[in-house]
Amino acid sequence: MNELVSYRQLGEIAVITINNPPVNALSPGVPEGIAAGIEHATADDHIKGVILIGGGRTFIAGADIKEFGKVIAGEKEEGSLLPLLLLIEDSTKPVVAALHGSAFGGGLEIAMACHYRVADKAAQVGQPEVKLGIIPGAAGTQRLPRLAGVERAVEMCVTGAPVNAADALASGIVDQLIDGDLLAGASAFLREKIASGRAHPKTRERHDKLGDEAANAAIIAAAREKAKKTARGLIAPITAIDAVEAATKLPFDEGCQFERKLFEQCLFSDQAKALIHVFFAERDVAKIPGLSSETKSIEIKQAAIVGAGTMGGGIAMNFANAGVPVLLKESEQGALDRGMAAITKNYANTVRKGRLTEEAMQQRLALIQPTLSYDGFENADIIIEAVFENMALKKEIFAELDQRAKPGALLATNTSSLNLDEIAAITSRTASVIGLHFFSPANVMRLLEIVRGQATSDEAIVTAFALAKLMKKVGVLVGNCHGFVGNRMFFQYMREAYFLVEEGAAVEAVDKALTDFGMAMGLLAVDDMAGIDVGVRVRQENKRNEPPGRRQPLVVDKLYELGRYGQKTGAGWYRYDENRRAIPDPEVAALIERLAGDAGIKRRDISALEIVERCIYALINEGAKILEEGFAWRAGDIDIVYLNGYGFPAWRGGPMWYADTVGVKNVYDRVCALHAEHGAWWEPAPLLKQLAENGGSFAAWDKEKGTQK
Ligand code: 3H9
Repeated sequence: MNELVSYRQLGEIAVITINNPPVNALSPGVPEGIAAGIEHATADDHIKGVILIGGGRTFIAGADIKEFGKVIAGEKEEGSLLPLLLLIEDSTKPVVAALHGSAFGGGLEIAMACHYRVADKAAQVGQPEVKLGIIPGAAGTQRLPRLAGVERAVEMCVTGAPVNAADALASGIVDQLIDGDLLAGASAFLREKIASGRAHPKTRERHDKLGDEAANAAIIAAAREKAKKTARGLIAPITAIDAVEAATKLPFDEGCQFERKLFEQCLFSDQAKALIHVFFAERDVAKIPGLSSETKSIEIKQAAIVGAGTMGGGIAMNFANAGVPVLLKESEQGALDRGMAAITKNYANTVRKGRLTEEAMQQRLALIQPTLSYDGFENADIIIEAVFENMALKKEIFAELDQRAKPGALLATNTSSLNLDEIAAITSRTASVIGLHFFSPANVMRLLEIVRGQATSDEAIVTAFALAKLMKKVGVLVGNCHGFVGNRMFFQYMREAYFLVEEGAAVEAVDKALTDFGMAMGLLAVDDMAGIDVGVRVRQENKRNEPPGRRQPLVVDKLYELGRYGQKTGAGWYRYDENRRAIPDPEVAALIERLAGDAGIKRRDISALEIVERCIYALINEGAKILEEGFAWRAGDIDIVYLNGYGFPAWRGGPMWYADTVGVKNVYDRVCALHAEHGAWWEPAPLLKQLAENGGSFAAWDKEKGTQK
């Protein structure tokens, strides 16, 4: 048909195959090729039925997301798939979609317009559009409830979660599972349908699963209620419910028009632009310019960890979850026992919640071998040091590891603040030393900062990325600066929260402004959770790197002095009840007022807008410095750090994308005003200035950077 879609005959059956690697997205040419195939088959009297199948590793993973970018930019019109779907459904010859890999988005929409669907046992189906800030745009919200019922359709369109083949069969989305060769199975299925002589079903004409008015009203109302809580701030999930509701109330054609209108509204929203950016940024992080594609990663068959504390234990769980045996070393029995007990408790909780079987828990525990010695470390392909932040101790450990580790083993430190090069220098193999900065809880948080030292080899970096993938994390390569990317920005962000309360904002007002903005938690609640004692120690360390004479926060040090360390002591910025619920504390409000008064700080009303601007622009300004200094490769990488490690809302795209949304010039002007008002902390990043003056954006900067090297 064309180079993306091929056509061949298997006796009386026409086979239309999509060949658009890697995921058979519906790029220009693919819908046209399928349509030509259907027309060809219809015109050929010898053909009795058609199979639509994907070449390579998957059926069709959906619309080509790259094309959306062009539509949003006004470079092209969004073509509708609806005519193709009607052509398939109205075909006089039965069409079977043979699914393997992923039938997602437009892929599932095409499959649902076919008369039948068969699936490989490992296939998945889904309408993941909401993850891109849009809703299905080719009758997915209209055909899915007709096949799977309203409740299932709502759930799939609102969460975007994939459904496995067995579930798809049970809910009526597919008609048969195929064991063995998919094409052969699909042919046998189709021959049977042809031989039966019965009419072939058109999904759009089905009503048996659409339910009755009262039941649907209850399902839709419950879904709206749930989405308000689970999809806080997001437009698409609520819109998807509206579209499925239309399927229950309007004739098919009108439902499709209604869906299309909502789809287009979503596509042009800031949320869709941000989420599409996130989709590509998440995949771009692993593309490191300058690294040869020939570089191979070390195969990780055995791991070892030094330190069985919270971080070490969490990291050990990551290895065990990935099926990799791991040695977990402590220096004394009590600490080792406590570490193993914490791991066991963690797994037991997952079993209790029904997310892991007892058997799987035992298998994973068996992969973690507690030890008090370095015996066996010589077999490890990777060793991760996860002891507390003390340079002398880390050096001692790395000197030992240098003696014991086999040649080529990766030696990693989980430091969040110490100088990687100084640690590496104690060894005779600086090229094998790398930073792997996990985020707490390490078995849960998706972010992994991969810290490149001066001598870190390409092989070590490639292995670290492979490790991130193995652990189902997103690895981001960062440079060796104080706090790396995430925490270096976080210091600035937190500082503004501290200053804002001293200048007049209530503790809970700061947090509310940030959660209303979309952050997963307010900053002061985060401080209480992480531990005010921890924050104070980090800040004391930071002070050594700061130019002297800068304003320092007052209240947080006082909280520390008073032993108000946060959640763990039952009081910090908030008081905590027995369920760890945060309660605003008048004592803290009085303390802030007194200390601010003593220091001569003029208190005033502070708006939610000012809170958001000061906290978020502090992130952006520091992010711009990091970028310019080369400690992060792309603005998109910084966004991925903040989305996966710091609870930044994905629908805002990350701090740097958000700066583009607001307009870099607007951010810069505000930063300049804050600089004039508050002094040196707000010194504008030169890159921010440059982009503002040239009408640039971080996205454009990334594109330019991407073409270098
Ligand atoms: C839609 O269909 C709307 C409809 O209602 C129609 C309306 C008219 N487009 O993820 P991977 C690229 S909306 C373009 O690493 P995996 C990806 O960027 C769409 N490119 O592989 C990467 O490129 P690179 C609904 C795409 O095996 C490469 O393929 N569908 C698309 O880990 C490999 O991707 C979705 O949202 C695409 N649709 O996972 C599905 N998909 O190598 C989105 C992937 O240059 N895709 N690429 O970095 C996925 O969920 C996963 O890619 C998938 C494979 C599970 C399929």
